[in-house]
Amino acid sequence: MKLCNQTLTQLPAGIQRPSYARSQVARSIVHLGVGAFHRAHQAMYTEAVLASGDLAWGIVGAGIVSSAMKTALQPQDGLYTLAAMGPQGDQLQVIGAILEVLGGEDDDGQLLQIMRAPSTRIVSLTVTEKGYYLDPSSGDLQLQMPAIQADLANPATPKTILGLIVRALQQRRATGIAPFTVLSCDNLPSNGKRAKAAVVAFAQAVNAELADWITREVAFPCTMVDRITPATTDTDRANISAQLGMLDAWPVVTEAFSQWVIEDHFTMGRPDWTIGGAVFSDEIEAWENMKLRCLNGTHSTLAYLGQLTGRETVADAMQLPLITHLLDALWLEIREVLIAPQGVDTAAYVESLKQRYTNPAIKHRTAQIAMDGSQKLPQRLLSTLRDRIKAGLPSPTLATAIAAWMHFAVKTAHTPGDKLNDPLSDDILAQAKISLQPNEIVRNLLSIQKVFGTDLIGNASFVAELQAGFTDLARNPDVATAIQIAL
Ligand code: CS2
Repeated sequence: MKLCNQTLTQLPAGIQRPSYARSQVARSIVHLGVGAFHRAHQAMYTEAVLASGDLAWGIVGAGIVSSAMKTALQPQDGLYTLAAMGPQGDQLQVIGAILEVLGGEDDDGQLLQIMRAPSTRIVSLTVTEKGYYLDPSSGDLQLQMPAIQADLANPATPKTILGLIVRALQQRRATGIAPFTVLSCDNLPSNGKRAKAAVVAFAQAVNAELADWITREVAFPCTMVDRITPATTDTDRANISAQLGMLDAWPVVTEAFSQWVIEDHFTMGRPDWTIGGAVFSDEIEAWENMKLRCLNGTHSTLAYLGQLTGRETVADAMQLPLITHLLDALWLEIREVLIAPQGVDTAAYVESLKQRYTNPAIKHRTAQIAMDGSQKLPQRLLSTLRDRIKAGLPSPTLATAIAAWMHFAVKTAHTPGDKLNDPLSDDILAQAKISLQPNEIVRNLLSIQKVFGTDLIGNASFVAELQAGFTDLARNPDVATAIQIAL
């Protein structure tokens, strides 16, 4: 037996499930990038809105790079289980907010058709940093990327989010339909502004007037999103299906904590997500910076150090004094130049992060977080670094964190069969391999402008800090570098 509309009534009593009439729910939100995070976060907040009786806000989810979610969830009528792992054990909830899942290459234009329908009021996104095709350092659209070129050449069958959004907006404009709001829920600073910059730059390459219209008419609110949600494992599938007494092909396991802060700028209305605990605020930048720097910055550091010390999960990595001491020092460097949202105690925020990282029920793989470092480093670590440089402060711990990424790259480059999961992997691996001499390795990797810009390599005291951090890590007995770096 599998989870679906028909079997909902047969779930064990303790499991929450949709209490509203799913058949009455409007399809008004299209979500691009329907992965674990969206299903643990925005869909959960939307579920609370539906449960309150406002049935105007159902989600059509779409996979962008793959149709795997469609294959898993369509036979389940979009239903899936969300397992929140808190200190009091896990809490299972079957979520009904996703009414339909489309996906990937086999989409047949259905997605575009829904996006241009007047009933679609919000198009939301979780496509990860690289899904925006922006240069990670400058934030400019990389128009020459093959996927972007392909969408510009074949505008009727777009595959990227930019091609899809611009095409749908163009068609809405041509037929007098108001534009939907574009809601980025990715871990990018000023994510709404970045999404807008990417969409407008793409539109500019299609038609300048369209680009102007988008600039004027389309809302791109910024958001801060937070919930630690590892990729689902087969063990999770088996455990949750056993608790349901029926098969769920793709449940989501997440932590109990969740936070969503949203800029209230929607042109076709929006759900009252406060019902689910979200907050509307005009202080988004401060919220985003605190989260990106304090959480994601240390998360990435943990991931690289975890990979270098053979720690499979974040919770495992948090057992190692080398790592916890370094994180404590890193949080101090981060907090010293952080402008926090009003009323937020950053020391308490950091304490809560430590609790979240050590949650034994969350098996968040360091390898997963270590992915796409080139896209993550700028906003997670380099933004703090630049603020400290501006303030004339040294940054030995940030330098060590960046050095950990460099060691990870070097280790990958020299380990036969290892691949670097990163859109800039070719560049990074090439630079990592040129030399075996530590100071040269550091300079070579630091010369990758898309990650580091041009300012850092020209800063002699930072380069010295980074070289010291790199050498210290290579000498550390806990760190197993795969190659013998000539010290
Ligand atoms: C993580 C994030 O994979 C990663 O890079 O740092 O996905 C992190 O778990 C979330 O941002 C938490 O909200």
